Amino acid sequence: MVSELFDPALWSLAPGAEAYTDITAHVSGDGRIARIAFDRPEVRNAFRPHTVDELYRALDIARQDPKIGVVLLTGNGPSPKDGGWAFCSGGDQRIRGRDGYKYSDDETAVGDPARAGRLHILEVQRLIRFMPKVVIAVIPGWAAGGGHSLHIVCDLSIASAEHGRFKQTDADVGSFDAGYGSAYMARQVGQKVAREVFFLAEEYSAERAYEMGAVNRVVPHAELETAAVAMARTILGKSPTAIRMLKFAFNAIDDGMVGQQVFAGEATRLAYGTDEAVEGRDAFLQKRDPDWSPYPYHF
Ligand code: S0N
Repeated sequence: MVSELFDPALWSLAPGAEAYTDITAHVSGDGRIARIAFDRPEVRNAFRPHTVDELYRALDIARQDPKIGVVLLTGNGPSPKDGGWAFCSGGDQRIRGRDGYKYSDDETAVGDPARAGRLHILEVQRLIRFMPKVVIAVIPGWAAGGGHSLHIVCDLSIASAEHGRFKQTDADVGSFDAGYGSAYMARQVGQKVAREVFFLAEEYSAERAYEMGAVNRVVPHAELETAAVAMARTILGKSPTAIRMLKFAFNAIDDGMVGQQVFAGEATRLAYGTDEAVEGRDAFLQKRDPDWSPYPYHF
């Protein structure tokens, strides 16, 4: 069983997913939705370096698949140990070293020095942030620490009414997300509330997360994935270009020059589709002056 909330009739294995040990990855029957899930329920879906490697790979495959328009990021459950549910509880505290998360997943090993100290969950955050598709955090239980940050970075969040729980433990364990996890959360919910979440590190419910504006919808636990798929289907009914331009427009104000670069790349891509840009290319290749006369200055 993948997860108690997983409907096997809806999904088939994503390319390469047989090899994953720490996550599961599926695509919907029509190939348009990806479901990627943490699969370490016995540790509240904490991620070790290997988990992050797999997550990055699965997300990047979804990013490159031209049919996929929406990605659901979730956590499988419940825990076989105690029945607890989690989206993700952040970095696996058992293997955290002085230089960050050791590349090796064996807490006694030194790890590969070339990769030690990489907090490569940040690379996953950037992949979610910059992929031209909507990523929905589907939260069946705890979103804590780096798991809380991941939900913040996702475009939309939907949570289980009964089991959705939130807590930003970074300051409890001396491991802090001073990037999107905190600063972008403040953009979402306001400075006072975000500071409270981080400075007090108190548990809060899905309903409270909704009130704050950090979660879009709270639904009965048994309906969580059905509701997430319905949300994905609504988005898939929209113009793909409109959705990607809107995502990057929402991002741009917080992403500085990188935000401008991403948005500008999309503008260039769209411009390449015009006769005007084709004329510029053809004039160069044909060693002649371009004829811009059919393309007026708009006002
Ligand atoms: C999630 C919590 C609140 C759940 O409490 P609950 O339900 O009482 O369950 P527990 O009994 O505590 O846990 C069940 C079993 O799971 C193990 N476990 C839980 N979380 C982890 C974890 N993160 N690592 C390792 N094991 C974990 C428990 O030990 C228990 O195991 P057994 O049954 O064997 O006793 C609660 O569990 C909790 O508070 N968990 C820890 C949350 C936490 O502090 N996470 C780490 C925070 N830091 C990070 O995530 C790293 C930050 C990071 O990656 C980063 C760095 C720089 C920039 C960005 C980021 C970023 O955030 O992305």
